[in-house]
Amino acid sequence: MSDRFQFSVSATDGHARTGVIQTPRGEIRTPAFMPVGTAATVKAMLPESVRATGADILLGNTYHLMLRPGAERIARLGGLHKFMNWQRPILTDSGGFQVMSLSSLRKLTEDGVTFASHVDGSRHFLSPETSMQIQRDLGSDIVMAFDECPALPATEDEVAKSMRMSMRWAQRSRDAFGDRPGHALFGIMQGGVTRDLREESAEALKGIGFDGYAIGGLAVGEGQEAMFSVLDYAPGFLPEDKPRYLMGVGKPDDIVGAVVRGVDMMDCVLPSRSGRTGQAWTRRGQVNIKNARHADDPRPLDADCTCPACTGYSRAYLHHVFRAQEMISGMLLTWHNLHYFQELMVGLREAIAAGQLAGFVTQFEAQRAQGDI
Ligand code: PRF
Ligand code: ZN
Repeated sequence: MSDRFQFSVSATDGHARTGVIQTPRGEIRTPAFMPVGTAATVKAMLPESVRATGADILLGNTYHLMLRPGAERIARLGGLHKFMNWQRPILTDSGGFQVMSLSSLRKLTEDGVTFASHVDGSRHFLSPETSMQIQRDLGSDIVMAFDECPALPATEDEVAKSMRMSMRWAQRSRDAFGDRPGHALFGIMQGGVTRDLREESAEALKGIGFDGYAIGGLAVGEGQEAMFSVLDYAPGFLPEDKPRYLMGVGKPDDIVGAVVRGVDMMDCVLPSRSGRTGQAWTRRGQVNIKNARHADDPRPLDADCTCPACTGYSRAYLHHVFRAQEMISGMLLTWHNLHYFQELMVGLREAIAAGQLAGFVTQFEAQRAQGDI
């Protein structure tokens, strides 16, 4: 295994790319979907099961882990990989986005953000420097710069001011991260839905220099059309030879649209979270397993799926265990959803490698249009 962090693109199809990110903890095939393991677990899944779905890398969260059980405690226990029994790469988000969406009593200054924990109300401080220290304590392989994602609705002026502060924070993140061979630091582009601000943000990040570049500030309620119109130009502002990561995306059709536009990495709670609320994602669209129409249905959720939920159980069983609130319900549906998302990524990678992405997208859309039958 390489002791360095290195990205190589092996094929392109239009703006889409496929390749590999080499890390000391293993390869990440791109385009990659990263399951979310917020609290040092992908909920309802053993790490080896997450791997069995095809995941090469997980996402962890600075915000949640600093509050509980604490980054220093995880460091004393040998780091996050050992703690959660996942030896492959982990990317950690830097915390600012989660502070804004989860904590109360937030006070934001140029220095950083003071906030009250959503767990117990205790007071904490996050800044570029403390976020870099926490992500180092966790042992994260891909560290995210500390940024601010402005809450919507926001004026263009507010978005510009916020983006410029995030760029100053990006420089401070770079300085605090230092030189850590085998570990990567990604910058995060902001700028809302304004092309000039996105370009200014990209130029600032490129001037600082990062191992990868994220596109932040999207999928925050602007809608798919607005997101895609930003993705029509934003990836093109970023270096071709570095991974591009679209943060917090998305539904299967968002993923396909982002990959077509040149995105290499994504993460989303959707497959795991919706698995626990009875929502399944299949090539024919969404299936709500709590619906009474499944109660006597002996068929699998998806006859073409090779996951344990689809090979071992009927819709009737999945419906029953959801209704009875049995733990296996969340386990099976999460497994199925993660399997489906990873299979989608395999399909995208293979289609790009074969120069057949347009045909793949046509087939993806046609299958979804059929609906669940
Ligand atoms: N910044 C960070 N994390 C994020 C986002 C962001 O803008 C988003 C936006 N979709 C999700 N997660 N640091
Ligand atoms: Zn399945």
